[in-house]
Amino acid sequence: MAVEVATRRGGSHERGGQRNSNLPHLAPRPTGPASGSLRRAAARPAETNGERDTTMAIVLYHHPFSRAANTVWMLEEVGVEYELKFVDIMAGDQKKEDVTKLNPMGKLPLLVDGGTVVTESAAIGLYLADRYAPGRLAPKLDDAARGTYFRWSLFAPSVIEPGSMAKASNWEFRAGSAGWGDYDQMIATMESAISGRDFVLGKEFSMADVIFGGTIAYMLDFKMLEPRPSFTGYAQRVKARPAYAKSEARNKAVMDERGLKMPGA
Ligand SMILES: N[C@@H](CCC(=O)N[C@@H](CS)C(=O)NCC(=O)O)C(=O)O
Repeated sequence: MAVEVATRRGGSHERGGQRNSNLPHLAPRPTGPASGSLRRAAARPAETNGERDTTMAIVLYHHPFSRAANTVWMLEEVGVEYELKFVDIMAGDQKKEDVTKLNPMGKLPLLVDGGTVVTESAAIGLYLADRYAPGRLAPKLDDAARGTYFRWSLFAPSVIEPGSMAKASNWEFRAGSAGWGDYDQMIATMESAISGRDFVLGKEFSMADVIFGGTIAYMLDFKMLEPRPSFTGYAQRVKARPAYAKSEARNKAVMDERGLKMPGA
């Protein structure tokens, strides 16, 4: 079977916010800081076709060596309850039907919230922030800061990822035609997003920093990005988030449970 069957009454799934009997080493974690908005978010029911279903938790199809690891950070930031469903990407299980019927791309991360399926890491972060942390991790709908928020959130998958891949793989392309453009201009533009401010919105951390900052932090860790002080300082700030530490622990717990070793480690 490609992925494990999750049930609400135990079984083999790994669940955020609760100790699972199959994961004895998982430290019990709170579902998030005790702020009012987090409590509301955690209690907020899923809605499907206008009907509320309070029994369905958010499910993240996950493998700790995939972008789904960063999605765990997103979930920890919003503070909702969630379950992790392990997909063995090393064995190719992401290409099996129980995944591809939800995401025909056969890729992770894949988030299911009630009757809604969300894929694409940035989309998942933006969705979670708007739905469960509006005004806290996402500027409110009438706030012009949403322009900046979306700009850098989408810069990560649409420019940084393909731009870095193009550079590393020596792709031949015309910078004027390729959406990610010229590499040096991309780097300078990334620096402009964070120079002179703590986070992309200024003093306030937002989901854009999990998306944009998470991409920068990951690329620095794996030596895919020149460690300029602006990048390393920013990566340190975003990694100082308590939710980041919680997500690290959660991902590590899955690695320990599955006996997974980081490739190259
Ligand atoms: N555009 C997707 C990319 C997803 C992606 O490439 N996921 C990788 C893991 S990080 C994957 O599932 N690879 C397995 C495969 O393609 O078979 C996103 O941003 O989430």
